[in-house]
Amino acid sequence: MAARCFQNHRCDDGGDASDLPMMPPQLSADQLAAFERDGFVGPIDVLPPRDVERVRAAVAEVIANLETLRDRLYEVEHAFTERPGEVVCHFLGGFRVHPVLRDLIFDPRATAVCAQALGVEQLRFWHDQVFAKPPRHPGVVPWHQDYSYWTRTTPACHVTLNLMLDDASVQSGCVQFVPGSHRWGLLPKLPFDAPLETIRALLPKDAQWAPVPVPVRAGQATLHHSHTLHGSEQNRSDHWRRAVVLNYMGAHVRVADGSSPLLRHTKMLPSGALVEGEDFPLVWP
Ligand SMILES: O=C(O)CCC(=O)C(=O)O
Repeated sequence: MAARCFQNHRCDDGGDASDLPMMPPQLSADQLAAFERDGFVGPIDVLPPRDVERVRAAVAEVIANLETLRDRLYEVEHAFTERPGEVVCHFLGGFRVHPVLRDLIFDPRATAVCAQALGVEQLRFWHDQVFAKPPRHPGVVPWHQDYSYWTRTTPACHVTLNLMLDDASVQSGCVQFVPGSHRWGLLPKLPFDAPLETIRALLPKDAQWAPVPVPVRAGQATLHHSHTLHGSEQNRSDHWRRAVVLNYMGAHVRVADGSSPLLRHTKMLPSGALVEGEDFPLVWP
């Protein structure tokens, strides 16, 4: 089977608990068509309430101990560390420090739909992220394309599952997407603390800017293509808005730049090598 990668180009991928449903969820034909047409789809039901509670508690524990865990994570956003009252709490590598977050990356309720959206036989874990907005917090996530941060891996055959741990509304700063922007080519990488609209000055001339907010309930997710522009506004509500973000890729993705480890703590991999090893496990099937 050929994978659906950037701009739906085909690329060779080398071959074709608790309240767990018997079979992992599958995207319907309509959802798959929406993903291909718009570059995102959602809401998708992923976790029932008692599993959401477990992940939410794990995230709260990591945030409460961020100072001691900082060195074991891949990254804690520098701007958040400097200005936590202004910048969204964002870190990578939670799976390295909490068993519940580690189990989550292998959970077929998350991985099956990601493999399906990418059209790959085998799915590999790239990394995880947490975005946490406290109540009444001014932090935004500026419009960006995920792959602009991932160009040290190739081809662009990556997908993102944003699993919400709290109900996320327009008021609390749910994620917004720009339909069709996954076909606009790769735009520049922006700093995490850039103003929300910074990318607007850098869009192709004929770009149709019509963002769509996607409110979701806790335990639901949105799924987006690596080139889809997305971002989120501040949390104007009285409750938290936390998300665990799971980033996956086709098992055939390789290192484009092996000059240093792809992520802090990961083993050096030479340019051209598969992105593989214990840091990047196969997660599906
Ligand atoms: O949760 C957010 O506001 C932003 C999430 C994000 O950038 C992503 O899911 O890739």
